[in-house]
Parts: sequence; structure tokens; C-alpha cells
Amino acid sequence: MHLWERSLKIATVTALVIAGAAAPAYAEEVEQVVNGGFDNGADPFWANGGMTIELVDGRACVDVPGGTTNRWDAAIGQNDIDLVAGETYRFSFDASGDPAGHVVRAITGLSVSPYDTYFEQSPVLGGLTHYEYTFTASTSTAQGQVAFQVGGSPDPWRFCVDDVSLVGGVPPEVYEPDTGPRVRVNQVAYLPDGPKGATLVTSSTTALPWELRTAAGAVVARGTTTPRGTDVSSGQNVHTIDFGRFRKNATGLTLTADGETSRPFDIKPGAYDKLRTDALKLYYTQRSGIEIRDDLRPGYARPAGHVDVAPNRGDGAVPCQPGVCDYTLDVRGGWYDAGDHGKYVVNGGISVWELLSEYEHNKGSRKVNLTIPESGNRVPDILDEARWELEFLLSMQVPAGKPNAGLVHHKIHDQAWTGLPLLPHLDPQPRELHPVSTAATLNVAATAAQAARLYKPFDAAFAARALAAARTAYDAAKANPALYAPVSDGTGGGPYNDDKVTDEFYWAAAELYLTTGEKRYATDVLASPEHTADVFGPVAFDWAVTAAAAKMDLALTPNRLPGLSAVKAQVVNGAEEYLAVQRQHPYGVGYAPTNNVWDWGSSSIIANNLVVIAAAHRITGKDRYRDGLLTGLDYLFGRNALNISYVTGYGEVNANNQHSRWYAAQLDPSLPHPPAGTLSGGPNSSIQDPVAQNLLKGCTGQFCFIDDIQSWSTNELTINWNAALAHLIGYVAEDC
Ligand code: 9MR
Repeated sequence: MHLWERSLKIATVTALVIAGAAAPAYAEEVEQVVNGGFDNGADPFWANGGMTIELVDGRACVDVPGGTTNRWDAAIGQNDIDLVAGETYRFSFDASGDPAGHVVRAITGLSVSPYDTYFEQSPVLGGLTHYEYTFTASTSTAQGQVAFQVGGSPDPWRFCVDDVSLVGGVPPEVYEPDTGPRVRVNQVAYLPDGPKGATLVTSSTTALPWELRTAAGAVVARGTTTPRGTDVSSGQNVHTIDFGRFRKNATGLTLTADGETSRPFDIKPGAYDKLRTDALKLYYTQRSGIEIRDDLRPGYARPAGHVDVAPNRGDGAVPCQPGVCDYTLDVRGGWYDAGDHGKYVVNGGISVWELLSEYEHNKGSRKVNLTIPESGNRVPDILDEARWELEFLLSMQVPAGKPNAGLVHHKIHDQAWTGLPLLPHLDPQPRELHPVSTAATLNVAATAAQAARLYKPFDAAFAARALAAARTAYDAAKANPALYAPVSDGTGGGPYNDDKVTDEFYWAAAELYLTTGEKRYATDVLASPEHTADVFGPVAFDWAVTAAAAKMDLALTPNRLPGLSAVKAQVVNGAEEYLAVQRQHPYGVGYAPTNNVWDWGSSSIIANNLVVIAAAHRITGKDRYRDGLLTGLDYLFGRNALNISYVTGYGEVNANNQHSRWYAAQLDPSLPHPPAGTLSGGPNSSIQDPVAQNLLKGCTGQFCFIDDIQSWSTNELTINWNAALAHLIGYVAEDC
């Protein structure tokens, strides 16, 4: 121990308060690590990756070899650590890195297969620094491990560690998010002639005065707040502020009420034009199978991922999971789903649908320049981008002559989960095709049918190929209507399980009808139980729930389906339901999940519910839908309980540490943050990941979120979520 040379820095995930006097009594604090001060040699610590532990000045040091791929390729650790589920631990150590700037992945996890990680932090090292974290164990085991993973650097470096400690029986952290001023606004912008609402968090139950100020401090509008009582979604006592009568263009405005001044915001036309493009540009840096060019995305260049170059196993000839099939498929290309390297047909399907639907119904989307390799080829960029995924979706269809021909594999991903960070081209895991499913098959039927009508003017051969694939898929699904992807298939990738496919059947039949006009598809549309059902519940549509997508396309694409006016009326009634929810909601959110249990990816659900309101506006032309749409937008950009914009790069305080293996700046400063225009999943009441479970236990609705890269259940990015954002913002930019 060398206390005299410690630069004391308490590194924590975020600001935290340790419960003080009021804390209940805890079990005695017990040290779990043996010889953590290295006072008696190095045992029982081990080192791998060809490293030898040297003791220097009472510290353990290793020369880390350069040129390894993964963090875990070189590590020091100690096994046989006891962990007890529900018990809170303080994990601390002193560490240094020479040269400075290297990252250690400090973990507590399982020392045997499947090597689960229970807690991890990845500080960037320099001179000897004390690091200290608190977490609550989610699992009991006698085979726990404390380890310092130091691999993954191209160059060699030296790592030293001392005073390794894991103490059990400590009080749990009380996490308090920094929510800034209590006046909550859309931190990006309001439109001059649109509605303008804000929310005040206060203990007052009576109306309070508010003032709107310019950047120079001049008061330009005044009024009084409307008390709204306790907001169910956050548990806060709130008032609303309506400053819609102020219609002048301005930047840097602020709202003041109850002694608090909001974060700055603008009132200006065209405020969402850039985001319209940015939200779509994300797809290029999510591409698999192609090099990402620095001239097109400065700071985001990377080699092509999964193209059969080591250490990748490649997607050029991917076998099935054992026993599932005896062929391989070339499934290169497509978009990586999210922060992982998996590619899933049902999520690709809804994402492609939403981009193609934007293309079909929003004429302005056709001229948006996405600065992609295909830009300038006379095909609208949005179609070029969507085709990158469509070709992948088509490649997942079982070829003629094989068992299950015409059906579509549900997904392709790594055999086991990988850690963060990990650039796509460095993923060493074997890739596997998972079984076919009815839902995946119908996703291909729906989107390939949609593609057939939209790409025809640009590439008739592709359109014909897509239509043939769609017909084949649809017939194969009808012959195999109950092949469901199970929830249990979640190792190395997400399950995307779905055992209700009447909605996918309806969607596929609708798209095939819209493209071909054929009676047999019309018959299936009209016979579907979804056709007359009210499908506009708390979640209008997403990867698992697709009937609303069909209804919106039927309502908006010219066609001769009998009784079409009833479909249009359903969409408009759905929008009315979301407006009714929004009116009740003091943050203006048209989403009220049952029992206030916020879904995984709530930001995208809120955005998609607004897409239904946009469809009603398109159908009716009525201002009430435009106003509701614009009011609903504010939540995403900061008018919310956490005072955060869920879109990277937009709003003064915005989510920018979304869970990703390659936009992983929070773990490795040499990597970028997610690109501007990336939507975070947002509050998820079920908090499935350890970071959220540790810090957000017992959270209420809107508070179930943390902008931490390891919080994959509250803060991931995903192709379908950005599709919702892109479609919504495309509408705002073009039609509002
Ligand atoms: O977005 C998906 C969410 O609706 C599901 O509840 C969740 C669990 O099945 O999975 C989410 O999708 C993840 C996928 O399984 C793997 N890639 C990342 C996706 C977003 O977190």
C-alpha cells in the first residue's frame, strides 16, 4: 500500500448519494478478496494472455501485449469469490496505465462458462488512481471472479493494480439523477405557429406566474401555470404552462416559474430539417458487410464487418444452429440491429417498412441526401439505404429445393454474447442461422411486396425478384402458420419472440394486395380478424405488433379495397385515442401503458403513436392532429421527468451513451459516441440490465432510465427505433 502516492478520485457511474443516518442496519462488512494488497506475493491472483505478474513497490504489474482483439484476451484476476444475490458490494482498487489512455475493464462475474458479467466499469487509466464502485449482486455463486481485463490494444502497455477489494454487506447506493431546472421544455425547438407547452415540477398546488424571456433577458410573454396534480408516469406534482400565443422566431429563449429557469430553446421554422436527415443517416453506420468511409461519416470509419476476414467468421456462408439445417447461406450485408452484431428479420422488417412508407407517403423524403456511397445514382437515397437491408432480408429465405423452401430464417447472430466495446470486424464469434419462423416469413412477404411497387420505376428486375419472393413467402407462411420463435432462444442475440401472427398475416396480405390488386390477397385482408379490430392500444405498432402498419398503408395508398372508408376511420379513431391520452398527460405524452409499466423501447412507441396521429392528419387535414403531433414531440426532446432529450446531439442535455459495441466512447475515448440523431430506447420499467437494477430499483415510469452504455434495457439504439424517429420527423419537417 502506498497511500502517500494515491490521487484520490472516487469514480462512480454517475452522481450518487450513499444513504446516511437514515440507512437501515447492514450485515457486517466482509472482504471477499484474498491478499488484495499483494503484501504476500501475487497468489491467489492469476494472469492470462501470456502475462506474468511482477511485484513492484508492493503493486502487481503486468506487461500487456499489443495486438490482441478483445479485452478478455489479457487479464489478471482472482477466482472462488462468493457472491450473494441481493447483497450490495463495494468494489475498489488502485490502478495505473503506462502510457496513459488505456482502458481496464474491471469486472465482477462468473469464473466459469458462460462467464456472465455481473458488474463492470471501464475507466481510462493514467497515474495511480483509486476507483470505487457499488453494486448489488443479481446472482448467488461460489464461483465468482474479480478480474481486470486489459486486452484489445494494438500497442503494448503496462498495467499495475493494488488494494483490490470487494467488500460485502455495505449499504446500497441511493441514485439521484441530475434533472436540472424544474421547468421542462422541448430543448430543441417549437415551431412558430405550433402549440407550445412546458411542464413545471413543483410542490405548489395553486397556480403560479411564469415568464418567457429572450436570450438577452427581456420578458416577452407572461401567464399563469395550470396545476395538474400528481403525474402518474413520474409520481411528480406538476403544473403545465401554455405559451402558444407567442409566435415569434427566437433562439436561446427560457421559461421561468417558481424560481426556476428552463434550459434554453428556440422558436423557429424548419427546426427539424437537419434531424430529418440525421435520423436516416444512422443506417449507414449500422451497415454490415461494407467499409464505413471516413469521408462520408467523419469519425465513424471502420473496416467492413462480417465479411469472412479474421477474426470474423463472416456472414458469407453461415451454417444453421446444430440440427436446424444442412446448408449454409450467404447473408452478408444488412444493418446491425442495435448495439449488438445480430441481424434479425422481424426487426429489419418493420424498420424497412417504416422507411419505405416514409418514401411512399412523404414526397419530400425522396430528395433527402444521406451522403451514402450510392448518393447521386439517380435513385432516392432513402430507397438505396432501405435496399441494403432488403437484400439481406431476401437472403434469409430458404432457397427452392431445400426443406422449408420459401420460409425465412428468424435471425442470424453470434453463438455467444460478446462484451463491449467490440468493433464489428473484430467479432470472433461463430455466426449461426436460427430456425425459420412464420413471423419472419411474413415480414419478408410484407416488405418485399412493398418494395416491388416502390422500386419498380428504378429497377424493374429487382422489383420482380422482390414480388416473387413475397408471393413465395406468403404461400409458405400460409402452409406453416404456427412456427414461432421462442423466448428461450436468447443466447448470443435477442429472441424477438412472437407467438401471435394474425397481425403479420394481415400486414403481408395488405402489402401484396396494394402491390398486385389481386383478389386473393383482398380476400385474406377482408377475412382477417385484424381488419375490424381496434388495434390502436397503448403500443400502436412495433416489431411484434404490425396490424396498424397495414391499416395505415391501406388508408394512405390509393386502392380499391371494398369498405376502405372504414379502415381510414379506424386510423383516425386510433389517433383520437392517442390525443385523449395526451390531453390527460401533463407532459403531453400519448402513451399510457397498463399499470404505468413502461415498455422496452418506450421512446419509439411514443414516436410511433405520433406516427398514427400524423396519418390521421394526412387523411383529414385537420389541425388538431398536427397540434397533437407537435405537442407529443416535446417529450422526446426534454419535456420529461428527467429533463433529457432522448436524441443524441439534440437538446442541451441529451442521451449520448447508448449501448453499442462500436459507438462506445464512454468505455474507450478513442471510439465515437452514437451519431447525432440516434434515438435512445428510453424508460423501461422492467430494468433487465445490472446497471439499471443497481441504480434504478423501484423506479417510477419515466425515471426508469439511465444514460449509461451498459444499461442495455433502458438505453440502447436500434434500427426500428430510429425508423420511428425518422418517419415522425420526416412528417414534421415536410407537413407541419
Ligand atoms: O426491442 C426489443 C424489445 O421490444 C424486447 O422486449 C427485448 C427483449 O426481447 O428485445 C429488444 O430487442 C433487442 C434485441 O433482442 C437484440 N438487439 C437489441 C434490441 C434492443 O434492445
